[in-house]
Amino acid sequence: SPPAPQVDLSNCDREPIHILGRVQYYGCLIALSSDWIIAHASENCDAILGQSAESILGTRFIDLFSQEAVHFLRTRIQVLSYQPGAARAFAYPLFGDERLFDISIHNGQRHLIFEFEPRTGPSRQLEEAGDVQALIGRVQHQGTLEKMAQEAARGLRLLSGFDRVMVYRFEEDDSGTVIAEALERGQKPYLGLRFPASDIPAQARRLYTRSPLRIIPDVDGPTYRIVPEVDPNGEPLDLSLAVTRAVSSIHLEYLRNMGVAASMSVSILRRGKLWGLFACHHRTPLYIDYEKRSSVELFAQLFNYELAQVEMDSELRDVDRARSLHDRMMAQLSSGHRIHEAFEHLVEDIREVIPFDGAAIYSDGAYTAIGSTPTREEFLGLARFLNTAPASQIYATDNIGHRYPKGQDFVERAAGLLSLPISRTPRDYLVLFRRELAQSVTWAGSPEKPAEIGPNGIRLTPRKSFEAWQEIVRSQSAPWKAGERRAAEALRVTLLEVVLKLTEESNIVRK
Ligand code: BLA
Repeated sequence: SPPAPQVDLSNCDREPIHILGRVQYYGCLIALSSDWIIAHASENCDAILGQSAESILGTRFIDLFSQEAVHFLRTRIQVLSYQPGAARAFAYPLFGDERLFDISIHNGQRHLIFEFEPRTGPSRQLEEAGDVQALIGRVQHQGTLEKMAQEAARGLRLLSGFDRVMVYRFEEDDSGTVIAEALERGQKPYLGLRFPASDIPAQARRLYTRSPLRIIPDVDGPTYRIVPEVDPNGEPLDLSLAVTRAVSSIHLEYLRNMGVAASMSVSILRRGKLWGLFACHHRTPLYIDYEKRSSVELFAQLFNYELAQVEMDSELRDVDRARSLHDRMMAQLSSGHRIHEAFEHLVEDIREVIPFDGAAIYSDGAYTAIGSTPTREEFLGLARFLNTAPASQIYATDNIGHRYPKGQDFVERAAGLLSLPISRTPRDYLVLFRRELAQSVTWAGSPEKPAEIGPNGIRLTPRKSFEAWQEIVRSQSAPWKAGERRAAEALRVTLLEVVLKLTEESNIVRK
């Protein structure tokens, strides 16, 4: 068998979480080869199906259940040919008696994978559908993303029963922010907090793009090996889409350190990319059955549509805002105001389209600055550096010290900049500045109960991973997003137009 993957906190993104070879306690797994022979089984098959993994390996799947049950499963599987993801069955009496099972069936890389979860009570399919419909109805027509996300967090909390539900949105650098939250009175809110990218490492984000939901009903719950660990060719079983997949023990430790006993997260996708997660916590163990989890998935899917809608609306509004900014600037500047005089109004208008912490204008040798910026002397050096950037283009960096070493002198005030050349030679500039990200994001500190810290110590707490992240992003500002750069480019053209016009006018006056 291959060597056990060596995982530590410095290579989180290399833990092969899709082939860890174990299931959680709430379900068992059976993987079939193409001729329906049992090739892998989890060691809790005896507890859940009454047949040990050992006794069924290498035998025919159809001998496990009654003819009727096998026929039922075969019928369910037909949907796999036209639908991605899993075929599902809820509250099915596999053995023809009172024992009921929720069943997931999906195509793994080389196997057909069955997962069985014992459950109680009949299927609630219709009630569930009604609940989802009602709750998503409240999400619709909220107008803004924030309100919509807030309503969705509330809805998902009602639907799932988890005591804290957050909408977690990924930023461009893969860190994330809690943008909405529904929680029980008395719980400490995480709303507005930023978490480093390493808390949800790259391979997990990739996996979550393909697989919409995972649940950890009990961070201390037992897990069971899938045997054999590898097939006769030495390949482990790919569990990417398995609903009972056991998760990274590093992540379990993180949750324990956070005071969380049960966790569930559901992918939020936009244009096929992972936009964020619904992150759900419970302070005591909490299992919700596969039928309920399917409703949760449906809710998230419907949310994805609503999200696409408001994001499109907001992009259209950005275009409108940029256009009206252009009009206002033309009006202000054409009415004979010198650019330095109009500067204050001008930057307030710009702020609505491109957020910044400081702004400066350098024109005709004069320097006017507001907010968090370099000093005039510092800027004169910086201007010479900016002169070396390609002409007639905006220039943007989120780490000026990296490109221009003397920028370290003012990194505390201005770590990132976006400059707009607004004349030909010698070059005049309008420059927007952003402060260091690590200073400008909010973090509420350590979790409430760091009481029992696991073997990896307090390093595996949000607080500590935040500190590590602060090291990584030192002297870095928030990135200048693609839309912001486009707006800046349009702005540059407007400014240039105005400035040239003013120059012409003053030339005429002089003649
Ligand atoms: C997975 N990390 C996750 C998941 C979340 C978070 C939501 C998905 C699994 C789940 O649903 O529980 C992180 N949870 C958060 C964050 C919030 C939250 C940020 O509620 C904020 C409110 N994690 C670390 C470090 C490593 C790490 C340092 O902090 C690596 C060394 C690893 N996290 C890690 C791994 C997974 C993970 C490997 C994947 C777990 C899996 O699916 O197997």
